Amino acid sequence: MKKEKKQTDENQKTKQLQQQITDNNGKVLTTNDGVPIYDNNNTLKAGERGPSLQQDHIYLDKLMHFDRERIPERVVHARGSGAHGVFEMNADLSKYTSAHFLQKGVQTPVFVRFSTVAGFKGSTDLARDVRGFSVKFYTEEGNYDLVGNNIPVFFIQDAMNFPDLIHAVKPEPNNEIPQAASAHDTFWDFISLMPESAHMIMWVMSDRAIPRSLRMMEGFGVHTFKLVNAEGKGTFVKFHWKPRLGTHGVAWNEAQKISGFNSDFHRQDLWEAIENGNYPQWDLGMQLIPEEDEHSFSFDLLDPTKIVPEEVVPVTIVGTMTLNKNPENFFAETEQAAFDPGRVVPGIDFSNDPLLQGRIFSYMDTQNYRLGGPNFHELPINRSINKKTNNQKDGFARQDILKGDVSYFPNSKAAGCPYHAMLKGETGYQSHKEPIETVKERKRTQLFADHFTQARLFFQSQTSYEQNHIINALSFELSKVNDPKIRERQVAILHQIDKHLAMQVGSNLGISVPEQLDELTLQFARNNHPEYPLKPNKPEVEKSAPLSMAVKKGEGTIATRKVAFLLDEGSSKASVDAFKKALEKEGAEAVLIAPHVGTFQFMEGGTENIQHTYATDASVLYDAVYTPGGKATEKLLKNPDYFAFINEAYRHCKALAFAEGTEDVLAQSFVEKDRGVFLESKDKNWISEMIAVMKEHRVWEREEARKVPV
Ligand code: HDE
Repeated sequence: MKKEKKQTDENQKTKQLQQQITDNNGKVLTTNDGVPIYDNNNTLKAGERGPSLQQDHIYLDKLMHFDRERIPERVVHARGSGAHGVFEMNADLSKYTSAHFLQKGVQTPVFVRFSTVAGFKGSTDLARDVRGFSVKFYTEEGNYDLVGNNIPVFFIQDAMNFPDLIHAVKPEPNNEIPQAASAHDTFWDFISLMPESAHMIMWVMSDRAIPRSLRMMEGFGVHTFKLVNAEGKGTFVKFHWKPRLGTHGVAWNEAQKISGFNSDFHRQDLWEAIENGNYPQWDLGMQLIPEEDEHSFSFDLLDPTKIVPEEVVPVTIVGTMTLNKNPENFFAETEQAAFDPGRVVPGIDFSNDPLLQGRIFSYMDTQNYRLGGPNFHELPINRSINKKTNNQKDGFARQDILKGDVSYFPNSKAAGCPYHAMLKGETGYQSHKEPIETVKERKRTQLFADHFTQARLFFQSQTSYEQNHIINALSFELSKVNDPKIRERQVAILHQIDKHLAMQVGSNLGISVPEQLDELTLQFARNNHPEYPLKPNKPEVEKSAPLSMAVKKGEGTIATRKVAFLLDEGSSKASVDAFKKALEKEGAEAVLIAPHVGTFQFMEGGTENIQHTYATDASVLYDAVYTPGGKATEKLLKNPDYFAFINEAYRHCKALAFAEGTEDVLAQSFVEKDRGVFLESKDKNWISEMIAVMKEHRVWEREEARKVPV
C-alpha cells in the first residue's frame, strides 16, 4: 500500500549525491574512457574461428574491471542495509552543547546503516545477533558518526580483547562453521572465561537479538560520551534511539524459518517501507549527567557493560530521525559508507571508556584497508556537505584537484590559507579541557569488577515469557556446544546472575548447576582484579521497566504490519474487503495468498491479481492471519499448506481470525480458541478486538499452554 509522500526526500546530501548519478537510459554503451562500443557480443579474433587477440582493449577493459569488483567485506558487521534520511532537533540543548546540528529546529541529512555482526555479507538477516545501528550526520560543521548497536552494553570492557571476541564468535578457523551463529564451542569458550560479558549475554539471548524489523528496534550509543557547550563545560551523555513503531522480536523457531523463506527479510522490509512512503522514524533520547555526578553511581560510568537505568537518569527526547530515501546503488552507498566513531564535531567529545578509546583507531584503519587507501572520505557517500579544505594531498584514487602551488602551513604565498580557526577568532573543534594527572599502567578500575548486578537487573526486569525466551536461547546455544566443560562453566556464570535461570538451563542441558565460578574463569578474572570476586555496590534499582519489550496497555500500533488473507476457490470479496478496510485504516496491510499467482476469481465474481501463494509464502512472513468467508471451506479443508499456515501462526503466538462459515477448519487444526483467536460467528467485535491484540504484538502466554508440532 503506497502512501502519499509526506515529506520531500531532497536534502543537501542527496542533492550532492545527485551530481554523481549516471543514468544509462537512451545512451550508447561506451568503454570506461567514453569510446562508443560497436559490438558487445564478440571478442576480437584472428578470423571468425581463430584465437582471441591481446589487442582487444575493449574486452580487456571489461574483464579487468569485472575481476576487481569485490572489495574486502567489513571484518565485523559485514551484512548491512542502509537508507538516507533527515534528523530534526526539537529541543533546546544550547546549555549543554555548541554542536550546530543539536540546536533547536536544525535539520541535518543522515545516512543510516543497520547490520548483523557475525555473519558474512551474504548471510541471513534473522541470525541471533546484535544489530549495528550506525548514523552518519552530514552536519554543517562536518560529519558526525554515531556508530551504535541495538543493545546498550557490550561483551567486553577493554578494546584489547576485541579481536579475540570476534575470532571466537566468527566461524571456526579450521572448517569455517557455523555461519552467522554464536551457537558453537569457540564463542562460549571465550564467553565462559570472560564473566564481564554476563550482562551483554542476557541481552543477546533475549528477543532483542531477533528483531521483527530493523524499523522496530532501539539504538544505543553504548558508551558514555560528552557534550561540550560554548563555554567549554562538559556534560556526560548516553544516546538512545527510540523507534516510533515500538521494539519487537520474533520467536526463535520463526527466525530460523524466516531465514529459509527469505534471508533478506529485514533488508526487504526496510526497502519496501521506504518505497511505500511508510518512513521509519526514531526519536533521539539523551541521558544527561553533570560532570560533577561522575562518581555518584553504584557502577562506573565509563564501563561499557553497564547501563544507566532510566529510573535513575531519565531519557529526554530531543529530536526525530526519519528515513525517507533508499540508496540508488547498494555498493556505492551502503557498502562504501565508512563509519567511524572517531569522527566528532565541535560540541561532542569522547569519554575515557577504554572500549571507546580503542574504537577511535580501529575504524579509520579498517576503512583505509577496506576502501583501498586514505581518500575514502572523498567517496560520494562519505563526503561532508561543507567542502573540506586542507593541505593533505595525493594517495590512491585522489579525486579533488587542489589548486595552486601551496600545500603546506604556515605559508605566506597563499596568505596563510587554509588558516586555523583560532587565528581568525573562529571556533573549530576543541577537545574538552579535562584535567588529567595520573601514571601510565595496564590496569582495570575496581568498579569494573561487578559483572553480575546488571545482568540480574536485566533478567529480573523481563516478563515471565521473556525470561523463558532467554532460558530457551541459552539452552539452544549451549546444547550446540560440544565440550561439556564449556557448558558447565557458562552455567556457573548463570548461577551468579540468577539461580532460577541457571537451574532451568542446567536442567535443559542435563547437568547439575555448579554453585561457584569455574577455577579457569576466576583465574582470568583475577588478571584484571586480583581479589576477584569483589563485593558489589548496592544497585540503585532492582528492576527497570524499559528493559522489557512488553507492550504497555493501551500503547502499541499495527502500522505497517502485514496480515495474510488465506484464499481458496470460493473465497468472498466482501469478506476480504471488510477486514482489509479496517486494517488499512490503522496503517496495516492485507496480503492475499492464493493457490496460484495471477488472476484470482472471487465467489461474487470480482478478480484480484495475486502475487503470493501457499508455495512462495509462509506464516512466518506475516504478523497475523485471516481466513475470509464465502464458499472456500471445502477446498481449504483439503489444502495441507493452509493448515501449515494457520498452525504455525498459532504456534508463533499470532492473532488469527476466521470469518463466518470457516469454523469447520478449526477442528482439523491445532488452533484453539483463546484471546488471540477470533470467530466472526462468536465474537461480535472481532475486528476491533483482533486489532487490539495485534497491537500487543503477540499472545506470548500461548506458547506456555501449547506446543504445536510444525
Ligand atoms: Fe565496531 N567495528 N568495534 N563496535 N562496529 C566495526 O569498522 C571495533 C564496537 C559497530 O555500518 C569495524 O567499518 C573495535 C562497539 C557497528 O559500517 C571495525 C571495537 C559497538 C559497526 C570495528 C568495536 C560497535 C562496526 C568493521 C572494540 C557499539 C558497523 C568494519 C574496541 C557501540 C559500521 C568497520 C557500519 C564496525 C572495530 C566495538 C558498533 C573493525 C576495535 C562497542 C555498528 O573497525
